[in-house]
Amino acid sequence: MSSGLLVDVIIPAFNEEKSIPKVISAIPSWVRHIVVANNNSTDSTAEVAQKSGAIVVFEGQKGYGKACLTAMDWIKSQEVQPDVLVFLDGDFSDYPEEMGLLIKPIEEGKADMVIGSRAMGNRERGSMTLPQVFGNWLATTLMRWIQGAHYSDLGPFRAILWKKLLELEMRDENYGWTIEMQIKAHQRGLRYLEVPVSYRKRIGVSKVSGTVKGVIGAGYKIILTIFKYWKA
Ligand SMILES: Nc1nc2c(ncn2[C@@H]2O[C@H](COP(=O)(O)OP(=O)(O)O)[C@@H](O)[C@H]2O)c(=O)[nH]1
Ligand SMILES: [Mg+2]
Repeated sequence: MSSGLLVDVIIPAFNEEKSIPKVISAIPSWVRHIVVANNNSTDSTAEVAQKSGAIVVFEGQKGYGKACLTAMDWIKSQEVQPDVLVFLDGDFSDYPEEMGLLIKPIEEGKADMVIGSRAMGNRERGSMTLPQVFGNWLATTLMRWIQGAHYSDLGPFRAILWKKLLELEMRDENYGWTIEMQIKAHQRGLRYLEVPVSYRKRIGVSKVSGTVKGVIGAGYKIILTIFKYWKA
């Protein structure tokens, strides 16, 4: 696909030196800027990302959302603003070459935001941990009951119109980021849909769903965010 839209990509990455070059090289060539948001990685994530052709922005404060916000600030500082922003993890679990599937409904004017759903797509066995599968089910079920929003996943691989993303006034600085975006998109009347995406076992060590601290921290934050945005 050669999109008529100007697309930039943000990748939050913490210690992903092994996977990040693979992620970057699988991103379609029609993407303009690939912005890797690095929070104090102690390995060579920043160097290898830069060598692979990405722009690396540094954020001293840890947190998935904080990294995304810093990368957004960098994009805001550019003279030419993108039409679409894509978020992607740096662990090579997603298939960056599927990006066109996320952009297509936006390009066709059918959606403002498209979530890559792993629940609807092909998942390699073991690519998602049990708490992750259960957590996604619980979060999307609560969102349906409480907000009336229809999602099957909190997948990190997603595309959104840049202007709409700015209107969402994103705040969360860690693992409430994905669900905050989904709830706000629903409450503020964005047209959203999901497309199936593939998912494979990550390269390197999980920072969230594979650790007890990560599961408890992310689970707590996700539930808290659902209640925080109870009403539109
Ligand atoms: N910049 C930044 N990225 C993070 C942080 N924590 C996790 N990540 C990145 O967020 C993505 C998802 O983390 P991951 O460990 O794969 O979580 P999982 O998929 O739930 O197991 C990866 O690209 C990580 O490198 C953080 O504190 N800062
Ligand atoms: Mg992951």
